[in-house]
Amino acid sequence: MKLTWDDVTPKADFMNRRKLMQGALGLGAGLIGAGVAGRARAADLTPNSFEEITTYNNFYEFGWDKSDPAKYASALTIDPWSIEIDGMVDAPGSYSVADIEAMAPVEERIYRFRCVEAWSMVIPWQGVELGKILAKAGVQSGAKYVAFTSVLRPDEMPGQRGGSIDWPYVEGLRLDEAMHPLTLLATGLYGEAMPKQNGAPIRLVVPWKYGFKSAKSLVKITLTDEEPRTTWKDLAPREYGFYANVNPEVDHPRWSQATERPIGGGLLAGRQETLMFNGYDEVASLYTGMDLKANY
Ligand SMILES: Nc1nc2c(c(=O)[nH]1)N[C@H]1C(S)=C(S)[C@@H](COP(=O)(O)O)O[C@H]1N2
Ligand SMILES: [Mo]
Repeated sequence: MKLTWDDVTPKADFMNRRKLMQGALGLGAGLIGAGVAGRARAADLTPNSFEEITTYNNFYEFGWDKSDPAKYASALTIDPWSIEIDGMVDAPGSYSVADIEAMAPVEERIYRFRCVEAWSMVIPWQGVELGKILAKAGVQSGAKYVAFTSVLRPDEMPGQRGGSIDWPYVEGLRLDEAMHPLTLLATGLYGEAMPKQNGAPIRLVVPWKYGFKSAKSLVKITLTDEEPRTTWKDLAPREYGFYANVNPEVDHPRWSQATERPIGGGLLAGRQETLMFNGYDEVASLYTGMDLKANY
């Protein structure tokens, strides 16, 4: 099945969307079809509205309220921007967002997004497969993990001027997770360049893991042979693990993960069941033989 924007676009947003698409010069027809990975599940996926996706955010660099990123992220300057790929790669270097987008096809991916706080959305991202970028950089044989570093800009990010997080925000994946075709370096959503509150200009999206793994506003990607330090595990290791796979059978110590609240569902919509790996069963083989209760 070939999806068009009409299939995936909430009708009330359509006119608004058309305006957005007209502004998205250069993205072209390649975006119109869902990517291979998104397509299998796309039929039962209705994206949240642009408004919902850009006004209900977690981006603690800008504050702790869901509405803070939309209020304060405009202060972030994103041009110029460079992202460093370093560590155990043959061709370490500094890349612009345009460089990254020229290294692999920019694809539309409509993904479920499940926060560890038990709310969820459906987001039509565009981006490139991280694995294709890493392959071009030349991953060396000893590399086992990929570390991600978000931008450190206390002048522009009020949340970085205090609080309990040891900035910058850092995240990590095992190399096979990073190479999986579902894992995206996202550069936009709904056909627009990435809104600042969603992690402009480039962020990670790992749709089978809790949202906190998907680090925003990346400045560095490092190939390493050691499990990287990760911000939430540092803060509360009993509550947030390195793996953070969406798993309805492993509860957070303070709440159930069996169900989730779809954002925008309205009061009557109620909760929906959370799916193992957020519904992305194709990643199950990455974890064969692993105890996912111990490796939460
Ligand atoms: N740098 C950085 N990345 C981050 C966060 C953050 O606070 N800082 N929050 C994470 C969490 S908890 C979630 S749920 C998602 C939210 O992404 P969204 O606002 O685009 O939906 O971003 C993740 N990436
Ligand atoms: Mo989250």
